[in-house]
Amino acid sequence: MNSAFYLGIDVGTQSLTAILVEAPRSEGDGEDRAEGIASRVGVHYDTELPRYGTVNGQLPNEDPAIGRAPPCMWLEALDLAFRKLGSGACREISGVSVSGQQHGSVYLRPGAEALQSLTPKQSLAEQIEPILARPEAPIWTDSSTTRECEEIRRELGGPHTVAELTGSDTFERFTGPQIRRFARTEPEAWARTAHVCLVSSFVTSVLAGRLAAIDHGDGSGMNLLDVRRLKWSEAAMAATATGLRRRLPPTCAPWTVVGPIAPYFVSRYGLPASAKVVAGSGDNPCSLVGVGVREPGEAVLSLGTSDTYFGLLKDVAVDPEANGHVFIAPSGHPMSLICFRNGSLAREAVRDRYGLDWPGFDAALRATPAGNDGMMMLPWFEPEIVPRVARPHVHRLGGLRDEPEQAARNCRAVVEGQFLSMRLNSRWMATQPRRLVATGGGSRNRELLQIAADVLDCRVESLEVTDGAALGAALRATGQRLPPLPPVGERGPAAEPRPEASAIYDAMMPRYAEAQRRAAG
Ligand code: XUL
Repeated sequence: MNSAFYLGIDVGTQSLTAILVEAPRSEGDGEDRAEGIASRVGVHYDTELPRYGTVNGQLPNEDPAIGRAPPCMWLEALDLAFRKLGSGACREISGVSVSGQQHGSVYLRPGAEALQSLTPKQSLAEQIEPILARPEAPIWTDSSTTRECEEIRRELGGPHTVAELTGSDTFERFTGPQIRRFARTEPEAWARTAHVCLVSSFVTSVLAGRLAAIDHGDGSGMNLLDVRRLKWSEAAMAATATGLRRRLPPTCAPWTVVGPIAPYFVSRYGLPASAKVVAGSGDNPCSLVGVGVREPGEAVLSLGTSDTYFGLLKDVAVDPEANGHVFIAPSGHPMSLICFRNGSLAREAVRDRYGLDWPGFDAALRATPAGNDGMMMLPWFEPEIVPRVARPHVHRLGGLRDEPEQAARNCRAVVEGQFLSMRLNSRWMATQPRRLVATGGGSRNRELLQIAADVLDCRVESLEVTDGAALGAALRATGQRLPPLPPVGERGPAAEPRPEASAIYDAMMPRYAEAQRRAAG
């Protein structure tokens, strides 16, 4: 038999999704495709695991700068996902890989050997909780480390030097600044930390029953990896925290097999003992694989909790404005990425503000003209990553007001504002893509895709499966450097740019850029 079943697990911000695909076992000519999706299960943290008290997958905090989630919740979601998959599906699994929300970090005490001998009689959360050095993990929504970003940046020689070295200037959510803040504010907890993991490498470690290396893809979101030499940078580690070097696992290529599945999953869920665990990676690198983007000239628009825009690069080329990132893609090539924190939650905030449901929101988009007659929004409902905005504030311009009579105008303004910002702030990526593939929950929405196509002046396609990250992880679980392409399924909605609408957005860009410059400083 030359095909087998592979499981991808995406530990996302709001939910955990697992997808089982049937795909060719061995690397072919690079044009192989997965046959189909055999199963898909999801666990929504807030509603299915309410005892953790999360809101949108995050622990509530009075300070909007603090973004944290409990690692035990992810473990409980993992157990629940395997239960939902059922023993029939689990018996078929040949390989597993993880996609994780990027940048988040998990801190372990000494005693990680315990991962190898977990008993199937108790849950993962019960058994792993005692080895957590910190009960909460800072996640990508955290923006509390401005001071640490400044300190590391200064020590390494300025934003451009940090970006040339690690692929990005220091960013609040990146793991290095988060580690520095933890070591400064909780020195005792730092002292009892033996290992620092990322979300992807933590869940991979649990699956493999041993501490997993951090792959180059997720490692490049830490301000610690030398993105050209693909090694931890001594200078960046020294600028981050004392004793960091011995707490970091090795790095590895994204297609590395970490080991066989841990006995816990064999006894408890019936996975074959021979099932292999492939290194986990970040959700954005995994999505590249999940939507089948393999060449520079194609880009991905991921419309999830965060909105991200990314594509492959020929060579490492950093953003001179220091807003964007260079990560390592699952194939080992560099990829460019820009991340907007105010993604789906900002769209939902507007929808809810005017008492609409999604069909009502779409109807509002259809009822209003491209360009919104000059009404614009800078949609910073939460602190924003790009441009850097510490205090949430929604700016309404050109006569737009926050009142029920303007509900439809506000719906259009939030979406147009998001894509205008994407266009403005992704200019450094230089190449105008031939094709954009959308993924994430928002990629179901035809009206949203039409606005994206018009603003970005590019055809936007989507796939039937919106979980590009989980699907990408499943394809990566084959352990191939160029994993199979996603299965040919039903296509999702697509949109062609309309010249008359694109011309309106061309004309709007300078006004938007000026508004952003004034508001963000
Ligand atoms: C990317 C980023 C987010 C997270 C969560 O840099 O911070 O996209 O990966 O999805």
